[in-house]
Amino acid sequence: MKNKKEKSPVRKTIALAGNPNSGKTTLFNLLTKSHQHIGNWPGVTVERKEGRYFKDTSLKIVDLPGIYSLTPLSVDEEVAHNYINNDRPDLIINVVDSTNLERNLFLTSQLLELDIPVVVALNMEDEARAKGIGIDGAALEKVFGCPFFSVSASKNTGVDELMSFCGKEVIKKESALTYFADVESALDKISKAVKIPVNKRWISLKLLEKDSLVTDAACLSPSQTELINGLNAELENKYKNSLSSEIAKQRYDQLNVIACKATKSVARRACLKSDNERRAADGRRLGQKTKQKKKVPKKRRLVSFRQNRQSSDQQMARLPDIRRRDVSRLHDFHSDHRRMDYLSDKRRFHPLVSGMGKKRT
Ligand SMILES: Nc1nc2c(ncn2[C@@H]2O[C@H](COP(=O)(O)OP(=O)(O)O)[C@@H](O)[C@H]2O)c(=O)[nH]1
Ligand SMILES: [Mg+2]
Repeated sequence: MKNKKEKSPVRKTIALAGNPNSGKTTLFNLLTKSHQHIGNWPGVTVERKEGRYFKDTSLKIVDLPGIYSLTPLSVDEEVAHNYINNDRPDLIINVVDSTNLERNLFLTSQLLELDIPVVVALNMEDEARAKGIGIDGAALEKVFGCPFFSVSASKNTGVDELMSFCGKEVIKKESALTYFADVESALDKISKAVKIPVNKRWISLKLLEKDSLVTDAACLSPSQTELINGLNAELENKYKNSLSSEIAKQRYDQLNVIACKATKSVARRACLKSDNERRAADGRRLGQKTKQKKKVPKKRRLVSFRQNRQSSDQQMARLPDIRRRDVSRLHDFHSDHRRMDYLSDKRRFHPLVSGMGKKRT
């Protein structure tokens, strides 16, 4: 028998979205405790978890499968992505692993391009602190225009503040990431030429990239197709790169700077692994002499920089594992057969643009 709390009407639906292992389920369990309903998403064997959070008001919480980006490449990603776009929750809590800020912010920047309000939970704050990483949430709020809360789902810190904010009305603000001026001007032209009911910025981006899932579903007229093809060709020619890779690159370049600026090393000593490293750091702090790096004259420095320049394969090999995976996933998506499998599947209509128009016959 349902108790009084469970019968109270749901004020709003909140989806927990984020990279795998960012702590969504831990937060979900903390918020919903025994008020959970667990089943499967329709048609797939991916677990669907819904629950209720009660404080001053009753909120429905949906724990989504982990996603790295809004371009679905797996069943898990497709489920999360379809839910966000078809069921359109009232609010998204983007759960971010604070110890991997830059990688996690890739998805954040895409979520902000949708029309749904986003609140970011900088989770694993305890682990970040133990590793000597401090994140300046206020700086991130300024850049992204959405609220950031430092929380630890497993230690239950900061969660009450997060939820009392989410219980109130959260207003969607503009996304802050902007691309190069020519890309922005192309987006502007597309959004004026094509009638896009929801997620205007995101869909314009996908149309400009000639993402076939979105383009097919958008049922463009010949003149709209011509405009988009022209803009795409012009920019690809200029950047000597596929536009989807170029836009991802511009996104990553900005996120790299944003993440660096917002992250400060709180206690660098805590990060130093070996005794020798710690001893050297302590020595420097006490003013002891440590081995000085030999100064290289400016001219020679330039030469050695050139000599040290690496091929793109070498650069890829130097990226941290996870970043390498993100980059290669992006390249794979636009080149290999997985995309064809996806397209030949039954799901031809891209959920992001469902309702944009009827297929021409
Ligand atoms: N230290 C720490 N660990 C956490 C926190 N939140 C989650 N975890 C751990 O991170 C791992 C992944 O969490 P989970 O909730 O399954 O992530 P999900 O894949 O996003 O649902 C688990 O081992 C959790 O115990 C946190 O705030 N601090
Ligand atoms: Mg989970």
